Amino acid sequence: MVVTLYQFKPLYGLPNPSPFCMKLETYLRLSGIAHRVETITGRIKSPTGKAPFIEVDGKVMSDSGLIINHLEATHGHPVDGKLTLAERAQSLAFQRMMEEHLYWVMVYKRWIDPTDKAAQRQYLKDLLGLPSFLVPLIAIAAARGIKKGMNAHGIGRHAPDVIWRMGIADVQALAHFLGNRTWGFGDAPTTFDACLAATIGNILHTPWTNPLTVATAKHGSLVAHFERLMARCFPELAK
Ligand SMILES: N[C@@H](CCC(=O)N[C@@H](CS)C(=O)NCC(=O)O)C(=O)O
Repeated sequence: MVVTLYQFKPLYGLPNPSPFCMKLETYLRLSGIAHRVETITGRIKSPTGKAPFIEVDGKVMSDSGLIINHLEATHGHPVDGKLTLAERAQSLAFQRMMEEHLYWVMVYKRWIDPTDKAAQRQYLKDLLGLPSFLVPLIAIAAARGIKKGMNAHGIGRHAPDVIWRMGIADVQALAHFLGNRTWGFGDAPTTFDACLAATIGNILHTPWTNPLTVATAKHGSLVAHFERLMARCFPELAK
């Protein structure tokens, strides 16, 4: 059964401006599972209201991690099957760090603290294809929603320089873990690599810079890992 992946459109040379969508599309390409992609326009019609989501066997499923678990289980573990239990534990822990902690620093940068508001508005326009007059209103609404989420999480209650330091520490931990290895585990990319490249790509490939982008760009091994994964999975976009 062909999987239909619903996600945002590619932007700024990245397969997706959402790290969750990019991770899942990368997983699908690594797995060889037959799939097609539909671009989301307008409201996200998934059970959680979030992207990405898939339709498979007549069922609609949300959450990139749950979707990958389901596809691994139903397709004979094509991507993470060779990992030991300890490696699975490490992979999950790092993915949680990227998606539940570093992600918030990334969105802080994107929606709340862009150094260049004009670039942010252009980004929003490109991302959602909005008419110009709506962009400032949507930018304010998006920032308000992200602020609320970051406050509930707790990270948003810190001063900006502390938020940057927290994100930079996560990136450094990822660089230390990867070391000079080609992939996170063994000789083939796994879901960890999909998540890592989606995270690093999404930190670096936006139209503005800030302490997180500057610190991340200095980690040559992470930049090279992103480029390696792009060449392998998205040759049509790789430099
Ligand atoms: N845990 C979810 C997170 C998905 C998520 O937060 N997606 C964002 C885009 S990066 C989204 O759809 N945001 C829209 C919203 O919150 O209304 C996953 O792994 O799929």
